[in-house]
Parts: sequence; structure tokens; C-alpha cells
Amino acid sequence: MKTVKKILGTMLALTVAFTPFACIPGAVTSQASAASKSYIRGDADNNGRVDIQDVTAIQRKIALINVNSFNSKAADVDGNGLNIIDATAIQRYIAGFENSTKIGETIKENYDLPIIFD
Ligand SMILES: [Ca+2]
Ligand SMILES: [Ca+2]
Repeated sequence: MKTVKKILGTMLALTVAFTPFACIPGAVTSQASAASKSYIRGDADNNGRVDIQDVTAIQRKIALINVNSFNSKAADVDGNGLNIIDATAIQRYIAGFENSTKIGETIKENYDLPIIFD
């Protein structure tokens, strides 16, 4: 019984002695990881397709009228900032005109997730 108490006491002492080192950032291993998200160029209202509702969403956004769901990156089809030209380009795409801005193309973006110490 005395031996068991001695072993348990030693284990407790070691646990207490080394626990503070777990709080030192260098002692914790972690990895940054990457994730991705995608959107469709021209899908301004983020519903998964490019149609006339996206044109309306852009027009409302420009006019500072409330828009429920809006993806600024998808709406800015030519990458120069949101303006009425983006809405016109989407109208032209819907009508089947030349699509030099690649409206309807899926854009995949990669980004790093924050490092979380555990
Ligand atoms: Ca849409
Ligand atoms: Ca633009």
C-alpha cells in the first residue's frame, strides 16, 4: 500500500511539474491549414446561378437599397469595382452576347485558416 501511494505521489508530482510547459506556445504543436470557397462570377445574389435577379441586386446595391444576400466579388465581374457596367455585362451574358469577363465561371479562392493552439 505504501508503494502504491509513493508511485501515485510521484506521478502527481510529475504531472504538476510538467503541466505549465503545455502553456508555452513553442511547446504546442499546431499546423496552419488551408481552406477554399468558391462562387460563380456574376452570381451577385449568391443563389448559385446567374440570371436577371443578379442584375437587379447590383442595381439595388448601387442605389444603396437593401439587398438581402450580396456577394461583392461575384458581382464585380470585371474586377474594377462595382458599378453599372457589371450589371450591363450580366445582361449581355444572359442575352447570349460575347462573354469576355467569363461570367458564369466558378471562381475558387484559397485562404489560410488561423492557427489554433489546443
Ligand atoms: Ca444569382
Ligand atoms: Ca466592375
